[in-house]
Amino acid sequence: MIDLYFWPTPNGWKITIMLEETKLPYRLVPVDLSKGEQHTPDFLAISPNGRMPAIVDHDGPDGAPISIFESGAILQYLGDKSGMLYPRERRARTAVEQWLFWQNAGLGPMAGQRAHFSYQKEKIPYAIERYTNETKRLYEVADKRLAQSEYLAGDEFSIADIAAWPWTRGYKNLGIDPETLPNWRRWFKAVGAREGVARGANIGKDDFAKRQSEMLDAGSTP
Ligand SMILES: N[C@@H](CCC(=O)N[C@@H](CS)C(=O)NCC(=O)O)C(=O)O
Repeated sequence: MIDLYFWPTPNGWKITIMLEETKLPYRLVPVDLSKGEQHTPDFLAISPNGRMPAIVDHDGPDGAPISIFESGAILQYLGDKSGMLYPRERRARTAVEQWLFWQNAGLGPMAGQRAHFSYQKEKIPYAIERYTNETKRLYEVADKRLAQSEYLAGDEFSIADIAAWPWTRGYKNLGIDPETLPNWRRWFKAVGAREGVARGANIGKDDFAKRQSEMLDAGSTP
């Protein structure tokens, strides 16, 4: 059983999508960011950066529990554990890793900063413009890439797509007209239509209680 320390945000959904796609059994553990639960000593012991998502796999590589923070590292771990969506062959694996890091170091932080500055009472036009432009540029990078290949890392759907997809759900807030990015649009629809993605991406606050009772019904121990 894997414990996923989760709150419904794009970084959290990366991991619910991955777990739904791979069908690895998991339990949601809420980390209510609005109550500051990411700063508690128990959570910091698992995620020293004080951010979710994080996981504890009670059946780690050597059979002992392992905790992991940083969504990219979690996706890599779950890809290897499941043998899915993260190829072992070096060339294919490198392609996945570069687009995964592109998301974790580029699209995620830039879109995150754009949202942060846009929702503040005090508006700082330079900051809003800088992060909006940079996020739009990254959408264009994705669109160009997706003109060459079906998915970000090539012909196969991978953890790189899982990392990027939840971060492009906010395209309307950015004022992006999907017609101008036809390759991104095709990819966005195709990825969103996958069963596991649709399930994982809709997990929200209500699911904590629902999941717990489903697991109790199924007789599994949380
Ligand atoms: N690089 C981290 C970023 C994680 C992150 O920023 N998580 C946000 C929610 S999307 C968070 O926990 N924020 C809590 C806070 O800012 O105190 C990852 O990819 O896991």
